[in-house]
Amino acid sequence: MRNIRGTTGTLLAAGAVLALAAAGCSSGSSSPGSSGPKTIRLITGVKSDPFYITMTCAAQTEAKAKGLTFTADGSAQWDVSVQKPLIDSVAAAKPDGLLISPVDTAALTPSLKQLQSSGTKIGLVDTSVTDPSVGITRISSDNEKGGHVAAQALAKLMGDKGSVIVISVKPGVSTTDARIKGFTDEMAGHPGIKVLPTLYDNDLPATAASQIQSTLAAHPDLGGVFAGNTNTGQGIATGLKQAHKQGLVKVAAFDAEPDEITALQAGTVQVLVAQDPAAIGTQGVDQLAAAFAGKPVTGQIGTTMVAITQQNMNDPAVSKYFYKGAC
Ligand code: T6T
Repeated sequence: MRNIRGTTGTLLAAGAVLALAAAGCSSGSSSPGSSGPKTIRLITGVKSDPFYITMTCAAQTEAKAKGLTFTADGSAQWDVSVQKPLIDSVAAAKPDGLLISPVDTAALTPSLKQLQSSGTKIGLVDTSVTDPSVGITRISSDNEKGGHVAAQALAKLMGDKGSVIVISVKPGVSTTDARIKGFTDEMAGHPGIKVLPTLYDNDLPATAASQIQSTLAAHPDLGGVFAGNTNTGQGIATGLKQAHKQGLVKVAAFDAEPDEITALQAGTVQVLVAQDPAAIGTQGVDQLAAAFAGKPVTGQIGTTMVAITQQNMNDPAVSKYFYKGAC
Protein backbone atom coordinates (compact mmCIF):
# COMPACT_ATOMS: atom_id res chain seq x y z
CA MET A 1 0.00 0.00 0.00
CA ARG A 2 1.28 3.48 -0.82
CA ASN A 3 0.00 6.19 1.46
CA ILE A 4 0.13 9.48 -0.40
CA ARG A 5 0.14 11.86 2.53
CA GLY A 6 -1.18 15.37 2.22
CA THR A 7 0.21 18.42 3.98
CA THR A 8 -1.28 17.16 7.23
CA GLY A 9 -2.40 13.70 6.23
CA THR A 10 -4.92 12.32 8.69
CA LEU A 11 -6.00 8.70 8.79
CA LEU A 12 -9.56 8.27 10.04
CA ALA A 13 -11.91 5.36 9.71
CA ALA A 14 -14.86 5.84 7.37
CA GLY A 15 -18.15 6.93 8.87
CA ALA A 16 -20.94 4.61 10.05
CA VAL A 17 -24.68 4.83 9.41
CA LEU A 18 -25.94 7.44 6.92
CA ALA A 19 -28.97 9.62 7.55
CA LEU A 20 -29.12 12.70 5.34
CA ALA A 21 -31.58 14.32 7.75
CA ALA A 22 -30.78 16.42 10.80
CA ALA A 23 -28.68 14.54 13.34
CA GLY A 24 -29.47 16.55 16.43
CA CYS A 25 -32.70 16.00 18.34
CA SER A 26 -32.96 19.67 19.30
CA SER A 27 -33.68 22.45 16.86
CA GLY A 28 -30.77 24.48 15.60
CA SER A 29 -30.12 28.06 16.48
CA SER A 30 -32.37 30.52 14.64
CA SER A 31 -29.44 32.59 13.52
CA PRO A 32 -25.65 32.60 13.76
CA GLY A 33 -24.41 33.43 17.22
CA SER A 34 -27.71 32.92 19.07
CA SER A 35 -27.87 30.57 22.08
CA GLY A 36 -28.75 26.85 21.88
CA PRO A 37 -27.04 24.05 19.95
CA LYS A 38 -25.06 25.23 16.95
CA THR A 39 -26.33 24.21 13.52
CA ILE A 40 -24.20 22.95 10.65
CA ARG A 41 -25.53 22.46 7.12
CA LEU A 42 -23.63 20.43 4.51
CA ILE A 43 -24.06 20.85 0.75
CA THR A 44 -22.16 18.23 -1.27
CA GLY A 45 -21.33 18.24 -4.97
CA VAL A 46 -23.55 15.33 -5.99
CA LYS A 47 -25.86 13.76 -3.40
CA SER A 48 -25.77 10.23 -4.84
CA ASP A 49 -21.99 10.14 -5.22
CA PRO A 50 -20.36 7.54 -2.91
CA PHE A 51 -17.48 9.93 -2.24
CA TYR A 52 -19.91 12.47 -0.81
CA ILE A 53 -22.05 9.83 0.89
CA THR A 54 -18.94 8.62 2.76
CA MET A 55 -18.01 12.22 3.62
CA THR A 56 -21.57 12.93 4.84
CA CYS A 57 -21.63 9.82 7.03
CA ALA A 58 -18.47 10.86 8.85
CA ALA A 59 -19.58 14.49 9.22
CA GLN A 60 -22.92 13.37 10.61
CA THR A 61 -21.23 11.08 13.14
CA GLU A 62 -18.82 13.81 14.26
CA ALA A 63 -21.57 16.44 14.53
CA LYS A 64 -23.66 14.15 16.70
CA ALA A 65 -20.68 13.38 18.95
CA LYS A 66 -20.20 17.14 19.43
CA GLY A 67 -23.89 17.83 20.13
CA LEU A 68 -24.31 19.88 16.95
CA THR A 69 -27.45 19.94 14.82
CA PHE A 70 -26.54 18.66 11.35
CA THR A 71 -28.42 18.52 8.05
CA ALA A 72 -26.97 17.42 4.72
CA ASP A 73 -28.09 17.94 1.15
CA GLY A 74 -26.46 17.90 -2.25
CA SER A 75 -26.97 18.65 -5.92
CA ALA A 76 -28.67 16.07 -8.12
CA GLN A 77 -25.92 16.59 -10.65
CA TRP A 78 -22.68 18.57 -11.03
CA ASP A 79 -24.26 21.88 -12.03
CA VAL A 80 -24.09 25.45 -10.70
CA SER A 81 -27.77 26.06 -11.54
CA VAL A 82 -28.70 23.10 -9.31
CA GLN A 83 -26.37 23.88 -6.39
CA LYS A 84 -27.05 27.65 -6.17
CA PRO A 85 -30.71 27.28 -5.02
CA LEU A 86 -29.46 24.95 -2.28
CA ILE A 87 -27.11 27.68 -1.07
CA ASP A 88 -29.93 30.23 -1.20
CA SER A 89 -32.22 28.00 0.88
CA VAL A 90 -29.45 27.46 3.44
CA ALA A 91 -28.91 31.24 3.60
CA ALA A 92 -32.59 31.68 4.51
CA ALA A 93 -32.11 29.28 7.45
CA LYS A 94 -29.11 31.28 8.72
CA PRO A 95 -27.13 28.32 10.10
CA ASP A 96 -24.12 28.85 12.33
CA GLY A 97 -21.96 26.90 9.87
CA LEU A 98 -22.00 25.64 6.29
CA LEU A 99 -19.74 22.94 4.88
CA ILE A 100 -19.85 22.98 1.10
CA SER A 101 -18.22 21.34 -1.92
CA PRO A 102 -18.75 24.09 -4.52
CA VAL A 103 -19.21 22.72 -8.04
CA ASP A 104 -17.41 25.70 -9.55
CA THR A 105 -14.36 27.75 -8.50
CA ALA A 106 -16.04 31.12 -9.14
CA ALA A 107 -19.75 31.06 -10.06
CA LEU A 108 -21.01 30.49 -6.51
CA THR A 109 -18.63 32.91 -4.78
CA PRO A 110 -21.07 35.90 -4.57
CA SER A 111 -23.67 33.72 -2.81
CA LEU A 112 -21.07 32.29 -0.43
CA LYS A 113 -19.64 35.74 0.39
CA GLN A 114 -23.12 37.04 1.17
CA LEU A 115 -23.81 34.05 3.46
CA GLN A 116 -20.45 34.54 5.15
CA SER A 117 -21.05 38.27 5.71
CA SER A 118 -24.33 37.44 7.45
CA GLY A 119 -22.36 35.51 10.09
CA THR A 120 -22.40 31.89 8.87
CA LYS A 121 -18.98 30.28 9.13
CA ILE A 122 -18.06 28.45 5.93
CA GLY A 123 -15.83 25.41 5.53
CA LEU A 124 -14.86 24.33 2.00
CA VAL A 125 -14.69 20.53 1.89
CA ASP A 126 -13.20 18.71 -1.09
CA THR A 127 -13.62 21.41 -3.75
CA SER A 128 -12.94 25.09 -3.17
CA VAL A 129 -13.29 28.52 -4.79
CA THR A 130 -10.58 30.82 -6.13
CA ASP A 131 -11.46 33.78 -3.88
CA PRO A 132 -9.28 33.33 -0.74
CA SER A 133 -11.68 35.40 1.39
CA VAL A 134 -14.31 32.66 1.25
CA GLY A 135 -14.22 30.08 4.05
CA ILE A 136 -12.40 29.79 7.37
CA THR A 137 -10.99 26.38 6.42
CA ARG A 138 -10.30 24.36 3.26
CA ILE A 139 -10.04 20.61 3.57
CA SER A 140 -9.21 18.29 0.67
CA SER A 141 -6.81 15.70 -0.70
CA ASP A 142 -3.59 16.90 -2.30
CA ASN A 143 -5.17 16.42 -5.71
CA GLU A 144 -2.16 17.58 -7.71
CA LYS A 145 -0.01 15.00 -5.95
CA GLY A 146 -2.64 12.38 -6.70
CA GLY A 147 -2.44 13.28 -10.40
CA HIS A 148 1.33 12.79 -10.32
CA VAL A 149 0.93 9.36 -8.71
CA ALA A 150 -1.63 8.31 -11.30
CA ALA A 151 0.72 9.35 -14.12
CA GLN A 152 3.70 7.53 -12.60
CA ALA A 153 1.67 4.33 -12.25
CA LEU A 154 0.22 4.59 -15.74
CA ALA A 155 3.57 5.30 -17.41
CA LYS A 156 5.00 2.18 -15.78
CA LEU A 157 2.01 0.06 -16.86
CA MET A 158 2.31 1.40 -20.44
CA GLY A 159 6.01 0.59 -20.67
CA ASP A 160 6.60 4.32 -21.06
CA LYS A 161 5.28 4.40 -24.62
CA GLY A 162 2.07 5.00 -26.63
CA SER A 163 -0.72 7.57 -26.27
CA VAL A 164 -2.60 8.48 -23.12
CA ILE A 165 -5.72 10.55 -22.55
CA VAL A 166 -7.31 12.27 -19.57
CA ILE A 167 -11.09 12.27 -19.24
CA SER A 168 -12.57 14.38 -16.44
CA VAL A 169 -15.71 16.18 -15.27
CA LYS A 170 -15.62 19.79 -16.56
CA PRO A 171 -13.16 22.72 -16.39
CA GLY A 172 -13.43 24.94 -13.29
CA VAL A 173 -13.65 22.16 -10.68
CA SER A 174 -10.77 22.81 -8.29
CA THR A 175 -10.08 19.17 -7.44
CA THR A 176 -10.19 17.58 -10.87
CA ASP A 177 -8.37 20.55 -12.43
CA ALA A 178 -5.53 19.95 -9.92
CA ARG A 179 -5.46 16.24 -10.74
CA ILE A 180 -5.14 16.99 -14.44
CA LYS A 181 -2.30 19.45 -13.74
CA GLY A 182 -0.42 16.91 -11.64
CA PHE A 183 -0.95 14.21 -14.26
CA THR A 184 0.16 16.27 -17.26
CA ASP A 185 3.11 17.78 -15.37
CA GLU A 186 4.32 14.28 -14.53
CA MET A 187 3.74 12.98 -18.06
CA ALA A 188 5.94 15.80 -19.39
CA GLY A 189 8.79 13.79 -17.92
CA HIS A 190 7.87 10.75 -20.05
CA PRO A 191 8.78 11.73 -23.64
CA GLY A 192 7.83 8.29 -24.98
CA ILE A 193 4.19 8.92 -24.07
CA LYS A 194 2.00 11.25 -26.13
CA VAL A 195 -0.68 13.04 -24.07
CA LEU A 196 -3.84 13.59 -26.13
CA PRO A 197 -6.12 16.62 -25.47
CA THR A 198 -8.20 16.25 -22.30
CA LEU A 199 -11.90 15.39 -22.75
CA TYR A 200 -14.72 16.35 -20.36
CA ASP A 201 -17.81 14.21 -19.72
CA ASN A 202 -19.89 16.45 -17.42
CA ASP A 203 -19.70 13.69 -14.82
CA LEU A 204 -21.79 11.40 -17.07
CA PRO A 205 -20.53 7.78 -17.34
CA ALA A 206 -22.29 7.24 -20.68
CA THR A 207 -20.43 10.21 -22.16
CA ALA A 208 -17.10 8.89 -20.88
CA ALA A 209 -17.89 5.47 -22.39
CA SER A 210 -18.50 6.92 -25.83
CA GLN A 211 -15.52 9.26 -25.56
CA ILE A 212 -13.11 6.41 -24.84
CA GLN A 213 -14.47 4.40 -27.77
CA SER A 214 -14.08 7.28 -30.22
CA THR A 215 -10.57 7.87 -28.87
CA LEU A 216 -9.71 4.21 -29.46
CA ALA A 217 -10.94 4.49 -33.05
CA ALA A 218 -8.86 7.62 -33.69
CA HIS A 219 -5.73 6.50 -31.81
CA PRO A 220 -5.00 2.77 -32.20
CA ASP A 221 -1.85 3.24 -30.10
CA LEU A 222 -3.90 4.35 -27.08
CA GLY A 223 -2.22 2.64 -24.16
CA GLY A 224 -3.60 4.43 -21.11
CA VAL A 225 -6.42 6.52 -19.68
CA PHE A 226 -6.60 8.69 -16.57
CA ALA A 227 -10.13 9.06 -15.17
CA GLY A 228 -10.52 12.22 -13.09
CA ASN A 229 -13.24 10.90 -10.77
CA THR A 230 -15.74 8.11 -10.02
CA ASN A 231 -18.35 8.56 -12.75
CA THR A 232 -15.62 9.03 -15.35
CA GLY A 233 -13.88 5.87 -14.13
CA GLN A 234 -17.14 3.93 -14.36
CA GLY A 235 -17.79 5.16 -17.89
CA ILE A 236 -14.28 4.38 -19.12
CA ALA A 237 -14.49 0.84 -17.74
CA THR A 238 -17.80 0.34 -19.56
CA GLY A 239 -16.46 1.77 -22.81
CA LEU A 240 -13.34 -0.39 -22.78
CA LYS A 241 -15.42 -3.54 -22.19
CA GLN A 242 -17.74 -2.60 -25.04
CA ALA A 243 -14.66 -2.22 -27.24
CA HIS A 244 -13.17 -5.48 -25.94
CA LYS A 245 -10.08 -3.56 -24.83
CA GLN A 246 -10.32 -4.09 -21.10
CA GLY A 247 -6.91 -4.91 -19.66
CA LEU A 248 -5.21 -3.95 -22.93
CA VAL A 249 -5.66 -0.21 -22.39
CA LYS A 250 -4.40 0.57 -18.88
CA VAL A 251 -6.58 2.72 -16.60
CA ALA A 252 -5.72 4.81 -13.57
CA ALA A 253 -8.77 6.37 -11.92
CA PHE A 254 -9.35 8.66 -8.98
CA ASP A 255 -11.58 7.45 -6.15
CA ALA A 256 -12.74 4.06 -4.91
CA GLU A 257 -16.51 3.76 -5.17
CA PRO A 258 -18.12 0.30 -5.45
CA ASP A 259 -18.24 0.13 -9.27
CA GLU A 260 -14.58 1.18 -9.47
CA ILE A 261 -13.65 -1.53 -6.97
CA THR A 262 -15.50 -4.07 -9.13
CA ALA A 263 -13.62 -2.84 -12.21
CA LEU A 264 -10.31 -3.14 -10.32
CA GLN A 265 -11.14 -6.71 -9.30
CA ALA A 266 -12.04 -7.53 -12.93
CA GLY A 267 -8.80 -6.04 -14.26
CA THR A 268 -10.60 -3.38 -16.31
CA VAL A 269 -8.99 -0.72 -14.13
CA GLN A 270 -5.42 -1.15 -12.86
CA VAL A 271 -4.93 1.64 -10.28
CA LEU A 272 -7.34 3.59 -8.07
CA VAL A 273 -6.20 6.72 -6.25
CA ALA A 274 -8.52 6.59 -3.25
CA GLN A 275 -9.18 9.63 -1.09
CA ASP A 276 -10.29 9.79 2.52
CA PRO A 277 -13.70 11.52 2.29
CA ALA A 278 -14.50 10.44 5.85
CA ALA A 279 -11.55 12.43 7.15
CA ILE A 280 -12.62 15.44 5.07
CA GLY A 281 -16.12 15.32 6.58
CA THR A 282 -14.87 14.80 10.14
CA GLN A 283 -12.30 17.58 9.90
CA GLY A 284 -14.89 19.93 8.41
CA VAL A 285 -17.14 19.54 11.45
CA ASP A 286 -14.18 19.79 13.84
CA GLN A 287 -12.98 23.07 12.34
CA LEU A 288 -16.44 24.68 12.45
CA ALA A 289 -16.89 23.46 16.03
CA ALA A 290 -13.55 25.05 16.93
CA ALA A 291 -14.69 28.33 15.35
CA PHE A 292 -17.98 28.23 17.26
CA ALA A 293 -15.97 27.84 20.49
CA GLY A 294 -13.61 30.68 19.62
CA LYS A 295 -10.69 28.25 19.34
CA PRO A 296 -7.97 28.33 16.64
CA VAL A 297 -9.04 27.08 13.19
CA THR A 298 -6.69 25.36 10.72
CA GLY A 299 -6.99 27.21 7.41
CA GLN A 300 -5.75 24.42 5.13
CA ILE A 301 -5.91 20.68 5.81
CA GLY A 302 -4.66 17.98 3.42
CA THR A 303 -6.06 14.48 3.86
CA THR A 304 -4.63 11.12 2.90
CA MET A 305 -4.81 9.29 -0.41
CA VAL A 306 -3.95 5.66 -1.09
CA ALA A 307 -2.95 4.03 -4.40
CA ILE A 308 -4.98 0.81 -4.64
CA THR A 309 -4.14 -2.12 -6.93
CA GLN A 310 -5.24 -5.75 -7.21
CA GLN A 311 -2.18 -6.64 -5.15
CA ASN A 312 -3.10 -4.57 -2.06
CA MET A 313 -6.89 -4.22 -2.25
CA ASN A 314 -7.55 -7.08 0.16
CA ASP A 315 -5.38 -5.55 2.88
CA PRO A 316 -7.78 -4.19 5.54
CA ALA A 317 -5.54 -1.14 5.92
CA VAL A 318 -6.36 -0.41 2.26
CA SER A 319 -9.93 -1.65 1.92
CA LYS A 320 -11.02 0.67 4.73
CA TYR A 321 -10.69 3.47 2.16
CA PHE A 322 -13.33 1.93 -0.15
CA TYR A 323 -16.22 4.38 -0.47
CA LYS A 324 -19.75 3.46 0.61
CA GLY A 325 -22.54 3.50 -1.98
CA ALA A 326 -25.07 3.30 0.84
CA CYS A 327 -23.84 3.45 4.42
O1 T6T B 1 -13.44 12.79 -6.91
C1 T6T B 1 -14.48 13.14 -6.05
C2 T6T B 1 -14.28 14.57 -5.58
O2 T6T B 1 -12.99 14.69 -4.95
C3 T6T B 1 -14.34 15.52 -6.75
O3 T6T B 1 -14.24 16.85 -6.33
C4 T6T B 1 -15.64 15.35 -7.56
O4 T6T B 1 -15.84 13.96 -7.88
C5 T6T B 1 -15.82 13.06 -6.78
O5 T6T B 1 -16.86 13.38 -5.92
C6 T6T B 1 -16.05 11.64 -7.28
O6 T6T B 1 -17.19 11.59 -8.11
